[in-house]
Amino acid sequence: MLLTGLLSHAAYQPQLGRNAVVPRDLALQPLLFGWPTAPSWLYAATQGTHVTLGITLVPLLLLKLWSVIPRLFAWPPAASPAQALERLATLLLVGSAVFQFATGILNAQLWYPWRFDFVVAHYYGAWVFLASIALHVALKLPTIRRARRTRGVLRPLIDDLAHTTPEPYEPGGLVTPNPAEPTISRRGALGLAGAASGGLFLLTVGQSVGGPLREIALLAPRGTGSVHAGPNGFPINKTARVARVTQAMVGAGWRLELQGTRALRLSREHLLAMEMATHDLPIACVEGWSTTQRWSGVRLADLARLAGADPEDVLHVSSLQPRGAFRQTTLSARQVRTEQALLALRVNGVDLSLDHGYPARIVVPALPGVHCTKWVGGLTFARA
Ligand code: HEM
Ligand SMILES: Nc1nc2c(c(=O)[nH]1)N[C@H]1C(S)=C(S)[C@@H](COP(=O)(O)O)O[C@H]1N2
Ligand SMILES: [Mo]
Repeated sequence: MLLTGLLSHAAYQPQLGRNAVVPRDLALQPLLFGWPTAPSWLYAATQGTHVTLGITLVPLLLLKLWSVIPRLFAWPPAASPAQALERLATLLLVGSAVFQFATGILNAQLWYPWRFDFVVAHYYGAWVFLASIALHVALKLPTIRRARRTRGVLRPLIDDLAHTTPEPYEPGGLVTPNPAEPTISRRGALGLAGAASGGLFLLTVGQSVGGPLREIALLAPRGTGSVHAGPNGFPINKTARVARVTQAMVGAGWRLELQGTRALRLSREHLLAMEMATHDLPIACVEGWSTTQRWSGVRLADLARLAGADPEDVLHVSSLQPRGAFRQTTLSARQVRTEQALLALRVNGVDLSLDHGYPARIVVPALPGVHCTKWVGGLTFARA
């Protein structure tokens, strides 16, 4: 989870323009690099893994918490200063794990019942989780070693109910001095959590991998398809109505404001008369769903040349959308030069629908969906 999360952080390219969501002066950002443009499904894979794995791990998290419930509520809270510290570390561990899962899942369900910025909180939560799980494992190493030596690793996990015995009692440990008869074997408990995980996996993964599984991606709010049929019939993140983009804003008067060493205003007809390129590329949303479509448009590299831009220039993209996040995003020089990087005008052989970004939108291989700006108004090439 940490690795795929940090990859998502890097994929935003917070080092460019106004892309940063986590304030740069505060952030602990060990994993920043120029996000690649190949393979085109890279972000679909890393973020699909993050969200699918997160949902799949929920039963495991619950099983783990259930298995230590007596200790979570032990009273008095601490018998010694050392134990007080250990319990504080456990509180951070349980708290950050529950926080990461709760915020991540609600975000992927497009529900924001809080006032803080999800990305910032989830980002710092990840570091709290890493620090507290590292400390927890270090503190528990002696117990882990002892259990391994005396009971083995796999054997207690595969014993049937008749052979299920409690671990030996130790003061401050998990086992009560006077345990009742077991009602479920460890194997049974793991099997139950595993089956629940498998079920969640099957009801989620289709939103990322597509194919027949997409039909049963019932836990994914944008997973299964689109309300529309036809060539524009694939999931919509935010409709034009919600984004307050009107037909009048994108009608015959629309011009692309292109800026480099030259400034140009190009009509959609002008763009359509340029050399068209067509590529199958995914839109891969940070919330986990993705969809691959056949996009046609003008290469960003051709627009850079037309504007007289330097090959090292980055590209600031602005949207006509009057309000909301990501009205301006910045693409790297590498992304601009990528053969498949498009200002898309058409999809699957027809004009983009208004909801999918008519008159023009950004589609770049491996770019997080959130940066595939719809309703583009301006493209400005500039020094990084
Ligand atoms: C211990 C568990 C977890 C860790 C360590 C973790 C870590 C991270 C990190 C570091 C990021 C990058 C934030 C950024 O862009 O700055 C991230 C993003 C994200 N995570 Fe998690 N995460 C965890 C659990 C989850 C779960 C369970 C879900 C939901 C199923 C989830 C959903 C998301 C989403 C949707 C994003 C994208 C946020 C955005 O850019 O809009 N995460 N995660
Ligand atoms: N102007 C604008 N562009 C946008 C968005 C938006 O809200 N406004 N949403 C982004 C997000 S988060 C995603 S996942 C993709 C989704 O593209 P689609 O709605 O065509 O599927 O568009 C991106 N482009
Ligand atoms: Mo998205």
